[in-house]
Amino acid sequence: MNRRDFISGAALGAVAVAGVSKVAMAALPEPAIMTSPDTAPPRMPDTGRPYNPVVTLNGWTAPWRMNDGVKEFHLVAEPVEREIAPGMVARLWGYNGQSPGPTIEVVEGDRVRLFVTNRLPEQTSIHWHGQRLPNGMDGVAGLNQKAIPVGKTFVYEFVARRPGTFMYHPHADEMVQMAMGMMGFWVTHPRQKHEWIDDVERDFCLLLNAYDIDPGSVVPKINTMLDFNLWTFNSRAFPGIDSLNVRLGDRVRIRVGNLTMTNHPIHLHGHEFAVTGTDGGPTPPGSRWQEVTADIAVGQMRQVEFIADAEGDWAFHCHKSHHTMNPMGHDVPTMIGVDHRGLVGRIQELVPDYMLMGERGMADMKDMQMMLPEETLAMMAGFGPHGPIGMGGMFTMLKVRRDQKPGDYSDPGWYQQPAGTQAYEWAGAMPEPQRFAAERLHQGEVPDLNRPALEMQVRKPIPGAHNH
Ligand SMILES: [Cu+2]
Repeated sequence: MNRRDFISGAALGAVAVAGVSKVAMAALPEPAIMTSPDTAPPRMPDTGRPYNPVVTLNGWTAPWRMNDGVKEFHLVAEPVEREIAPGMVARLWGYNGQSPGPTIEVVEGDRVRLFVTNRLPEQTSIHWHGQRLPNGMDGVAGLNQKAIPVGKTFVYEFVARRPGTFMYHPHADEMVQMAMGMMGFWVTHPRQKHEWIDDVERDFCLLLNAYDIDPGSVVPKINTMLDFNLWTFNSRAFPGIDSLNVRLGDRVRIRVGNLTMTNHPIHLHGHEFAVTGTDGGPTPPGSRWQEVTADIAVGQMRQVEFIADAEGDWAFHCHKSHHTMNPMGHDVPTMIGVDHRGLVGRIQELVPDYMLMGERGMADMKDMQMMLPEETLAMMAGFGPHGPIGMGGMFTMLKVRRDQKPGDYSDPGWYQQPAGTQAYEWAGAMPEPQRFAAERLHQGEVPDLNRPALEMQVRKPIPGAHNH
């Protein structure tokens, strides 16, 4: 008996004896495992309805198999090693070899079957965030189904009913499992031309996630509620996040989902965008307005769109300044204006490695070569063509180029500013500052930078007056 005969024989036997469903008797689709954190090129659909695929930054789209008109995926929940940025590999939990898991791409009206195998050390489940589906497929362990025990595979089946941007994540011990990186993106493409959905040349996905990983450690702290120290796009921190590389004139869509514990005002330089889709689907064109920052609350998805009509390397980042920092951004006292002269040498007698930080701001830390524990990212990192960028975390760039080929997502390198279009150092004469004279008029004195810094006015209590 060859292998095929054996399998079909076993299947027939199962039908004859147990009368189980066709699903149970079909062999599981082989799970695809991704070992690279690189951005995979768009996966063109080889079966099923056609669509224009998305690109997941530093991620990939899951393959499927068609089984009797049903799109079948196999997700494996498991411990993974995820490179957060070159030099730092974290031990997370994820799906199919990475965190986030693979992006699921289907078409409106598709019948979808998802096999979920649990290779974690504890039970799990998957909630299909934002989908319309039968109640028993919604994935809240205890409420809609039993949790998936360790070592078991559960099957979810539903029709992808509306086009849009969705996410998936566990709804079983989710504080732990999401802190460990279990989440993924889901895109349902429109079945036909939709009056509220434009065709785009570039369609990017990024999931906002956050971790608390102590310097020198590789496993996230799962009980952290607020004080995360790694802010990431698709579990990557700048300079580990690929840039969004597009051709001049492209219509670009960026889909963002937020599975951190706080909101993120996502900001794009050099262009205005409109929010063309939310958790609930595409927005009516009459409701849209142009902006440069979209705040994305916890649990929300947003799609923004714009025409990339300005060449250059444009920053794209969360506007909370601590979210564009890597670890060590916390617990550093504010030292601006504090005079340390003479102090460093005395401390170094006691603590030889002592370094002075921050008395003129913290920009110096961008190029500071400190001894960091292994597996720790520099607080501000990434070099541009004009020096250190001084960013980490949720930061990357939109690179718009005239000669970027359609469908080419490779990094075009740094933008060369045309002559005469870059900020430059003033080398001419300095006029006498006028503002000191103005201040003298208003305040009756000139600010004297050499006088003692502290001057206190003490108002004595008035005897007999009791204000309590
Ligand atoms: Cu943020």
